[in-house]
Amino acid sequence: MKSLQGKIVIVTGASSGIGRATALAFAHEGARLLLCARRLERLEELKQALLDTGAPGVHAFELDVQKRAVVEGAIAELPTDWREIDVLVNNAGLSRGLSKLYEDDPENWEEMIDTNIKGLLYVTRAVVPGMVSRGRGHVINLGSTAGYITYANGAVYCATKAAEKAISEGLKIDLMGTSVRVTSVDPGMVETAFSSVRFHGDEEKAEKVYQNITPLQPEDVADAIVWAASRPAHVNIHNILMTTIDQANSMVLHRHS
Ligand code: 8X3
Repeated sequence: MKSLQGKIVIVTGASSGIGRATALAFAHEGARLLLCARRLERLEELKQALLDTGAPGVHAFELDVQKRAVVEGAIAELPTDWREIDVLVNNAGLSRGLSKLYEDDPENWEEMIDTNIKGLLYVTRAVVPGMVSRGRGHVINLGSTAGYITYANGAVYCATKAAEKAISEGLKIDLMGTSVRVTSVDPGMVETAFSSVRFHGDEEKAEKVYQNITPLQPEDVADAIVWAASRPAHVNIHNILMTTIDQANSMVLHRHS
């Protein structure tokens, strides 16, 4: 039997990058997938890809995690056979801009804080009570090396990931005495649309970020997430800090000549 056979896994921000790879990796282990993101057409494409590879069940729905009432409604109104969520992967997140704090556009801050912190909190608040009452569950949050060491021009993005770290630790403490686990998976540079989104679609600038290094791939991170989720029920992996071999931390990078 596959390690996560029949488990219900919800992945936020599932339409691309780490979220998409995570959905595929969980399906490979026999899990049923609840996919959500803002871009429904992309989710429908992923749903088809998952079903084509023999995924046991997929339900996709549009969700903007920044909207609290929408999040609460979407989780409360899940089809009956999709309500008993076993694993929540709080993956939805983004960076916007790379500039000095005192010169940055506050709109960038709003979007990062609303998605990376408040969105994560809203989904957690909506899903975790069910896990507690069923006596099983696992919350896996996406952190970052940026949550450990703040880098130049990234104060607010780094702050959101430091908040994610604190929230994961706090949630773990608050869940003591229950069977619900909390893990933070904290990657460094991963080759996704992350930099393109950060630079508002400037692909040339985005490509330079990954030049002359071998970045992590979304599948590498998905692999760590599924590994954490497939440990025996009494084992809690608190965090997984992972980078490419070319990165030591959020400040130290080795570019090949
Ligand atoms: C992504 C890692 O260093 O590009 O969270 O900000 S970094």
